[in-house]
Amino acid sequence: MAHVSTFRTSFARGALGAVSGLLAGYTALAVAESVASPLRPQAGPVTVVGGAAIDRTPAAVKDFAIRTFGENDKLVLQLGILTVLGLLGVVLGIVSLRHRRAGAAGVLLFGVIGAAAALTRPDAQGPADALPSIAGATAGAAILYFLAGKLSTGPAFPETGPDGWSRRGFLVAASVTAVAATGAGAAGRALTGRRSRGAAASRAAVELPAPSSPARPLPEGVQLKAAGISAFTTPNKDFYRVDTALAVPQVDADTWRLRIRGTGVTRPRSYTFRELLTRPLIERDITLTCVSNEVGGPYIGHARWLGVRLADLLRECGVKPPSDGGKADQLVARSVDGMTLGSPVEDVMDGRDAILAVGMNGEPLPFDHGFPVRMLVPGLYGYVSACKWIEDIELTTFDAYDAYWVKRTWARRAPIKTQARIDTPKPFARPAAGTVTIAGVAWAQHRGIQRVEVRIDDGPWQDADLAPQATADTWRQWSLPWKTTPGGHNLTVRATDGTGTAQTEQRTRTVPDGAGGWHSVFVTVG
Ligand SMILES: Nc1nc2c(c(=O)[nH]1)N[C@H]1C(S)=C(S)[C@@H](COP(=O)(O)O)O[C@H]1N2
Ligand SMILES: [Mo]
Repeated sequence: MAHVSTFRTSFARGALGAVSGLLAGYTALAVAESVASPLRPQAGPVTVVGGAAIDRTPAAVKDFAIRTFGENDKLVLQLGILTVLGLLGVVLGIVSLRHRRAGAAGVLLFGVIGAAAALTRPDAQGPADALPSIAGATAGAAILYFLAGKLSTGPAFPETGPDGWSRRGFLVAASVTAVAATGAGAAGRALTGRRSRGAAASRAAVELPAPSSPARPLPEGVQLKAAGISAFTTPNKDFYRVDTALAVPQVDADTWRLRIRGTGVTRPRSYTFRELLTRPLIERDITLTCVSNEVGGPYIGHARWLGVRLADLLRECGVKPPSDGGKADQLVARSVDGMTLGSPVEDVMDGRDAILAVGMNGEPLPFDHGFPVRMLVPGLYGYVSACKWIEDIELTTFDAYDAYWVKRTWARRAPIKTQARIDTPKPFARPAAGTVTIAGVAWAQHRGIQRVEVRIDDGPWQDADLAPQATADTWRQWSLPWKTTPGGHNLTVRATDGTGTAQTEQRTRTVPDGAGGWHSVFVTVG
């Protein structure tokens, strides 16, 4: 029996080694986050390592992640990081049973990796960004060294029990560690909470002025009655969200500034939030679309936006469009989290309603959608125009600078492609026989939609009934009553934009400049 109990003992010791590693990792993260929160929550190790992972993700993998996990993609990434860290903690914990120093050194190594990630983030603000990872790793390494000591055997450890080490001593030390780390983490969270309460208070205090140029009232009937069709105006809470921010930036509107500078800016300057609000505001209906939207996909939404006409600010700063002799052909917008988006200066200044938005559907921008200020350019995909949490506008050229997604194989210029989507019936629906309403939305922002056609199986293209076009910058609803016949049917839709150009059949991938092709759904009647 002796060897069984030896086995049990060494198994128990191994398990406690693993627990030490997990506790060390937990302590490291808790201390790191508690150091990050008073400095900068964005410098926390999970956020910086996750951000670095997102930045290095090839376009195809990012697309896969968005397709597979949708708006949970970032949650999945963070859980993935925590899982990997947990496994590494277990390994280091077991290693430290035999090699105390090596285990602790392993934890420190992760601190170095975290610090390197923090220092190389595009929104890094200096050496202090390395502190959270370094402090966390130091605490974690010390804890692991200490706990591994409790599990050490041999005469050098007087406090040892009959197995050569003290179970009780370890459990007490481990419990104290767990409680202390949880306390440190909670203190950090409270601080971060206070900061975001400051931003939330600044948002709650915003009173949106009335627009000097209100939106044209939506024509009667833009919203079709068909059951299952999209809402014409997307409620803010349902509006799709696509960005790389692991922690949604909590910007205090009272300290926020927007800088305008760069090539051809003869009067560079910056604006406060209050200054923007006291200017003439325009209110416009604009439909926003993501380049990562698959044919038939969900990454499109419509809102009524309130904001400052961007071209007015640019002219005030001396900027001229290329067609008027301006040297800069690219406007690079930068956000507080270091994202960069490049738009053609010509498009921004050609008279369309490019705006710096402060309001969305009658309220200040939600934090998820860019509070306090975001940019929008009708007709351009979000990644080349719709900078959220904007803080800087730099005038430059497309030759001189590639923005974030352009560095990652996406196109420099990306006008929105004409698309139509069948909202109802849903794919693989089983509608009852009789007349079924096929309905959905079509969009070609800034060109408008002229025609939508539907085809049943290989039949002729039939003109759908069109709801009124609100403006050329909005999507447009359509419907078609269909006298069904029993069995399986393929329903296909295609749209023609306001210039008379029909959507092409050719299916293209989202990379590099947006998905093309017709949407179709298969349904079975009866
Ligand atoms: N700061 C910042 N702005 C950003 C992004 C981002 O990752 N960071 N993503 C862009 C992309 S790809 C799109 S499609 C739109 C989405 O805006 P929404 O999340 O409000 O729908 O925001 C754009 N603005
Ligand atoms: Mo996007």
